[in-house]
Amino acid sequence: MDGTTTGPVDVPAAPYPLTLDPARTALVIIDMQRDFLEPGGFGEMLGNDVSHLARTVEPLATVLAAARAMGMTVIHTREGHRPDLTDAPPTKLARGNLSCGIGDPGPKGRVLVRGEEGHDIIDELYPVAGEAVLDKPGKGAFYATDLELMLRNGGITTLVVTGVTTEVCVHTTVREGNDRGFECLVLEDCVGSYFPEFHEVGLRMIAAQGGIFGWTTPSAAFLAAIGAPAEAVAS
Ligand code: C5J
Repeated sequence: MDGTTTGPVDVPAAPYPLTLDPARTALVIIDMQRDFLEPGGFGEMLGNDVSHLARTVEPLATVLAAARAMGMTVIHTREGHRPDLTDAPPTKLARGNLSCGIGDPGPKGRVLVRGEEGHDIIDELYPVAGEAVLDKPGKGAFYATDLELMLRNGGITTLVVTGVTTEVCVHTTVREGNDRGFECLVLEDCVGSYFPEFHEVGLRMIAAQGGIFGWTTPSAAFLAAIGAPAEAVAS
């Protein structure tokens, strides 16, 4: 952190305000990859309407700009596999009986394969130097990655979770983080699903029962609470 904040703040959230210290908080951006967000990517090839995810890009870009301006820890994840697919369970490769599935050549290169165009992060949210980019073979960001090690070594206690999709990789990551003792705050307008009803229920599931998996809040409430610089919010 660059010293623009002064210790713990209270963020209005469901089911009740969350106290977090921005210096011990990481912005985690899940799988904002071309394969999930862009026309011609894997998500669309699965028959999904990618426009449902597009609305997350602008608010997430604002949160990312604020986090950068404040020197907050930023971690990007990408779901995908080695070119030889040795890290992809055969069950995952077979799922769906797809004519063009993981590892197959598609309009954006081999589907969900590291190094291919579709696997990489969209231009609007592209990582900059100093931001970790975590390649994950599963849905959760903790599974078969060094995320927990990085967070513990960095003194991080709270995750601000964003990205796609709400009920799949976002939810899995929140559940994994919650079980490991991290406080998870999901920014409602910065996560999205191909299925609006899954998005709505997914958010409610996180905050239900006294915050059984964590907290949810709109990004504006988070940015106001941490005192995000006006120029970052306006940019
Ligand atoms: C999916 C993800 N939906 N990032 N991945 O396969 O949610």
